Parts: sequence; C-alpha cells; structure tokens
Amino acid sequence: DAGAYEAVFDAALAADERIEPRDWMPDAYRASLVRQMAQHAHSEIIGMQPEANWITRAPSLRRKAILMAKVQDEAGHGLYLYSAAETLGTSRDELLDKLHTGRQKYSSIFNYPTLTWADVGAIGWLVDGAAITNQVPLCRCSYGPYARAMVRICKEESFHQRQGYELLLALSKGTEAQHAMAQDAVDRWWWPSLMMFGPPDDASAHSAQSMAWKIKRHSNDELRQRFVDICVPQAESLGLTLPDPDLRWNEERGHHDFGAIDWNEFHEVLRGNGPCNAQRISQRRRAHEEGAWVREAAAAYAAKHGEEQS
Ligand code: FAQ
Repeated sequence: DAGAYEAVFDAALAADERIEPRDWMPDAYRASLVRQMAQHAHSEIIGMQPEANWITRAPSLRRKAILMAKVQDEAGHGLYLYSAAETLGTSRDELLDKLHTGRQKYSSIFNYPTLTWADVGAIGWLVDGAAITNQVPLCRCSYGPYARAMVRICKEESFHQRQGYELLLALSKGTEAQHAMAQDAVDRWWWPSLMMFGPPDDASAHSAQSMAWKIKRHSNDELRQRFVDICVPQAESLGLTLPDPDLRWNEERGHHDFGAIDWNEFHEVLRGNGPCNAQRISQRRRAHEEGAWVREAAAAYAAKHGEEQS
C-alpha cells in the first residue's frame, strides 16, 4: 500500500540515501525534479548561444579553441541532464517541445546580450562561478541520477570559471581600453548573476519543499550570500570593481552586505521581456528544425543496425 512505500521513501531521505529511478517516489517529488532538471538542461543548451556569438571573433587561435571547447562542454552538460531527466519517465522530445513552446523555463541569465569580448570572461567568472556555487550542493541531491550528473558538470564548470577569470585578468592588466572593457562587462553581468540564485527565500515557492526532499540543500539567499563573499576578494585581485555602492563587509554577520536586487527586472525577464528572450528561443527552434535530418538519419541507422544484429 502507498503508506508503506511512502515510509520507505521517507526513511531513505532521513538516512541520506539516494532515490533511484526504479524506487517508489511521490508524484510531486518526481514532478518537481523534472521541473528543475529540465530547466537546468535547457539552461545549458540555451547558454551556448551568448558565448557562441564570439567564437568567430575570438582575438586569437588559442582563445578560439578554448571558447569552442567550453561551448561544446555546455552541450555535453545538457545531454547529461536530459538523460538524467529521462530516468524520471519523460522523453527528451517532450522536454524540448516544452522549451520551444515556452512551457518550461531556462535561466534568466541567458537573456542578456554579449556585447564585447570581455563578456566571455565575465560569463566564465561570474555566471559559471554562480553556477558552481549553486551546483556543488546539488552533487548531494537526493535523486541519484541528478546528483551523479552534477559531479562531472561541476568539475567542468570550475575549469570554465578559471578560464573566465584568466581572460578577465589579461584584459584588466592590459591597455586602458581593455581594462575599461573588462570593467564594463562586470558592471553589466554582476546583478543578473545574483538573480541566477532565484527569488529571495520569502518569495521562493519551491524552496521549503525541495529542501525537505533534500533536492536543494541550501536556500536561494544562502547561496547568493556565499557567492557574493567569494567574489569580493576575487574582484580585488582582478583589479575590477563590483557595481554596488552598498557592498561592504559586515563584521557582525561575518558576511558582505550588498545592495537591493531589482526583482522587477528579474520578473520581466522571466515573463519573456528580457533583452534577448525572443532571439534565444527563435535561434533554438531554428537549430532544432535544421537538425531534424540528423535525428532522422540517426534513428534510421539505429533501426538498421538493430535489424542486422537480430
Ligand atoms: N531563471 O521557488 P523558486 C548554467 C523560477 S547555470 C529562471 O526559488 P527553485 C551553467 C523557478 O524555476 C543556470 N527562472 O524555484 C552555464 C520557479 O519557477 P517554476 C542553470 C528562475 O527551483 C554557464 C520560480 O522561479 N542552473 O546553466 C530562476 O526552488 C554558462 C520560483 O523560484 C540551474 O538550473 C532563474 N534564475 O529554485 C551554462 C540550477 N530562479 O519552476 C552555459 C538548478 C528561479 O515554478 C554557460 N536549479 N526561477 O515555473 C536550481 O538550483 C533551482 O531551480 C533554482 C530555483 C535555484 C534556480
């Protein structure tokens, strides 16, 4: 009976054991995981676009090779996450269809434009930095396939973060114009990066339940604070300023205080009104349509290969 199954599930959570695809789980747990994992997978592949914008204009062969490898890694992360989501009984086609028709979200951050080469550095430093801060605790998520996917993703993300930091450092220590370009990128990406952690705790619809289920291990505000505390000394070593006049060390709290986030901007971006929402989705749909022949060929090959083997 359902009560007995639920008791086994609750005991597994209490013992910090992993829930695996064939284990019984509450429908709402399954649905919430699909929601978060799909949003995460979509973010990885939509997140390829802002950086891909600079591949053809990278300033050297070395930078181009690094950037191509990074963008390719993001596609790989998408694949791990779609595969992990499929273990919950949804198909990749269904998830992609929901992305393309606006029924599932992707991270707000990827609706901002990459205006200069320095944006590639700012994305690596800040966006990948925020992603790692959020995702390291997800390696201990209660759902096994998601947790295991996150281990590998986090290793790659931390490499990406250093890549961005090193790029920004080169610009910051370069000519006056290069330094100004780096500063401008940080000015534009700082606040949207803080929004990646989601709404404040008192406005976060899913946090309490997700924490009880041990999907999330820390609240949105806790992780945001952790990220700010990490970034302040890094900005100093970079020789760049974070665009927040209210940012200062609070001895009592043992953390940095920071200024108010413009949640109105966040909600507008979620509603589809960010600077690049329309462009991102139409580009994604076009890529999907143009790739139809590849999927068809792969399916035909698999069918033929299967016949030969049987
Ligand atoms: N953007 O109740 P909560 C990357 C939605 S990193 C858009 O607090 P929750 C790496 C939320 O879904 C980016 N929507 O939700 C990379 C919910 O809406 P719903 C991806 C947001 O789930 C770098 C509503 O607001 N990382 O891709 C955002 O407890 C460079 C209420 O919010 C992940 O997805 C947002 N920023 O906490 C790739 C990490 N924030 O679903 C390429 C996994 C909130 O009811 C290049 N996800 N919403 O319609 C998570 O940890 C969580 O889902 C949070 C949100 C923390 C994002």
